[in-house]
Amino acid sequence: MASVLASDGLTSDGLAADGVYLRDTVRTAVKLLVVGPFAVGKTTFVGTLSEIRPLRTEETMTQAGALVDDLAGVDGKSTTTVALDFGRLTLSDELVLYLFGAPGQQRFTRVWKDIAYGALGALVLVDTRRLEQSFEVMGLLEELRIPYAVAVNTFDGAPAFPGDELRDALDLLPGTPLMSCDARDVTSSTQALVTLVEYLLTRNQENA
Ligand SMILES: Nc1nc2c(ncn2[C@@H]2O[C@H](COP(=O)(O)OP(=O)(O)OP(=O)(O)O)[C@@H](O)[C@H]2O)c(=O)[nH]1
Ligand SMILES: [Mg+2]
Repeated sequence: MASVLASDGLTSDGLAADGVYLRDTVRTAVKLLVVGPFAVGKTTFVGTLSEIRPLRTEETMTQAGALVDDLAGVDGKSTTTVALDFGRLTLSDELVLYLFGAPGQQRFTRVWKDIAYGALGALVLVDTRRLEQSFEVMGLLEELRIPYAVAVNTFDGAPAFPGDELRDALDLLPGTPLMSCDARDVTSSTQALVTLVEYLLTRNQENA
């Protein structure tokens, strides 16, 4: 249903109109992935940054998934993404980012590859309590030749490692950006995406 613009500048959906429509000045649209293992904060991250109401495909986790979903280290989570998260962030007058969050669970790998199609780059979210669970997703990105940056999503009680130790543990290439963010916080999450975009631009210039 089309939104109706009301006198208070909000649409009938309650969204600010200038946040809904793409600015006329936008010249470049970039597809980026937000990926990582189960429950690392992908849906939260896309929701924090999206200027449009994010598309979510959350479903309640049931006993049927208990044998395949590794819930170790994950408390109080009752839903999971079964298809994708989608959001939009206008980074400058000319540049808009379309954010695609891919499901975190291994049984969705096929969906994951479809979502990744055409992506210019990816932000890999990691949880320092379960670093080893990040390898699969980084392997998939390398297989698909999608460049990525890594952001530690800081959970309460998660160990904080020095950057060089984390790089070693994650086996990152020297040029791969590594930072931390809180997926619930706009400033640090925006900074993580800006770092990814700068990295992608630098790579493009070097390969030109
Ligand atoms: N403390 C803390 N909690 C967070 C942070 N980011 C997300 N959470 C919480 O972690 C839980 C999982 O977050 P989701 O955003 O659903 O994770 P996801 O990666 O989309 O999960 P799947 O789609 O199921 O793989 C939620 O309860 C969030 O509120 C963070 O930065 N810090
Ligand atoms: Mg999710």
